[in-house]
Amino acid sequence: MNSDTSRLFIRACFRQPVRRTPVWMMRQAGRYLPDYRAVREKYDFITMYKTPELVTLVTLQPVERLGVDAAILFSDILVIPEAMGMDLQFLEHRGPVLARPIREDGHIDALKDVEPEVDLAFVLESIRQVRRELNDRVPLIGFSGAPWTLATYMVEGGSSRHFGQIKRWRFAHPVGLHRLLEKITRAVVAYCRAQIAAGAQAIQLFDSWAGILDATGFNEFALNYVHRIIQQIRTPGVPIIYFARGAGTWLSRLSRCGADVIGLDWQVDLGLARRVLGEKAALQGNLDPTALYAPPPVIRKQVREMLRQYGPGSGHIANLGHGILPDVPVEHARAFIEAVQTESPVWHTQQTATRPEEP
Ligand code: 1CP
Repeated sequence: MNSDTSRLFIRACFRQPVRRTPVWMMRQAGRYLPDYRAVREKYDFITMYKTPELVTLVTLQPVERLGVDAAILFSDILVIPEAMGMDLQFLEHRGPVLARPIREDGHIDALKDVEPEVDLAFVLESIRQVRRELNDRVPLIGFSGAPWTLATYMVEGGSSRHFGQIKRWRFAHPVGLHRLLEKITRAVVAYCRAQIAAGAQAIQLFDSWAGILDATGFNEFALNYVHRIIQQIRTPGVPIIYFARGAGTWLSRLSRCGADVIGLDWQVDLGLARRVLGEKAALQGNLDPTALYAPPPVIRKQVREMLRQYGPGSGHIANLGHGILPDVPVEHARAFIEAVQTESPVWHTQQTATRPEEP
C-alpha cells in the first residue's frame, strides 16, 4: 500500500481532496472473522484486550484480511468504568455486567479518578505495539465511550432494555447525574489524551445510547459533555469522530459538539445529513449492517446507492451504520470494502461530466 492510501482516511476526515472514499467497519475486529474466533477460542475477551500482543494480532486481522483503510484498536468502552473501580465481567449470552451499579450519590464518591498511565497502561502499550506493527500502512483509530453511554452501563449495571434506572436519575435526580457525568468526563479526557500521546491517529467517541434520550436531555446530558471533551483533547492533525446512535432526529445540533466527523447510524438519510452538516463536518457511515447478509452483487448495489446519496467530493468515510454482525460471512464483508474502493473514485474526479447519473 502506498503512502497516498495510508493518508486517505485522515484526509477525508478533514474534507481534503482524496482519489477515492476511505472505508472501515465498526467492530471490524470481531467474531465474523474466523481468525478472530480462532484466538477467542483460547482466551476470554478481557484477557484479550488486556494483552498487548493479542490486541495487536486481532487489530491487524481486518487490515490484512480485508484491506480496510483504517485500523481500530481492539478494546472496549467499558475499560473506563473498570478503571474507575467497578467490577466488570462479560458473560456469554448476556453481555457486559458491572457489579454494584451506581444508584446513589455515595457511589459516585467511591469512583476513582483515572490515571491512564497506571490504570489503563495495557491500552497505551497496545497502541504503541499496533503502531509499530502497522508501520503506517493505515492509521490507527483510538476510542472511548462518551459520558452518557458510559453512565447508562454504570447505572444500569450492564446492557438494558428500558433504561429505567438511568432515566429515573435523568428526571428525578439530574444534579446527581451531572455529578456522575462530570467525573466520567474527566476520565475520558485523560484517557483520550493518553491514547493520542501513545500514537492514536484519530479518536472516535461512541455514544451508542444517545437515542434513548429526549430532545432536551440530549443537549444537556450528552452533547454538552462531548463538546467539552472535544475542546480539551483537540490535537492538530488528529481528527475526532462523534458517533451518536439514534441521534438522527437532532442532525442540525450534532455539529455543535465540534467534532471533525459525525458518525451516522443506518437510519439517517446520508444526502440530507450532508445538506445539513456538510459545511461543518465530514460524515461517516452508514450502510445498514444487515445489508451484509445479502449476496455480494446486492451489497455492491447498496454501496453504489450510499455513495450516490453522499454525492461528489471529499468528506465521506464509508462505514456501516453500526457494528458488523457476528454471523456475516467474511466474503460479504470483503465485498463491502471492495465495492467502496472500486466504485467511489468516480465521485472524486474533477470533471462533473464523468459523475454517474441520478437514477
Ligand atoms: O465475546 C466476545 O468476543 C466479545 C465481544 C465484544 C467485542 C469483539 C465486545 C463485548 N466488545 C468488543 C470489541 C469492541 N467494542 C470494539 C473493538 C474495535 C472494533 O473492532 O470496532 C469497540 C470499538 C467496542 C465498543 C463498544 N463496546 C460499544 C460501542 C459501539 C457499539 O457497538 O455501540 C459498546 C456499546 C460496547 C459494550 C459492549 N461490549 C461487548 C458487547 C457485547 C457490548 C454491547 C452490549 C450492549 O448491547 O449493551
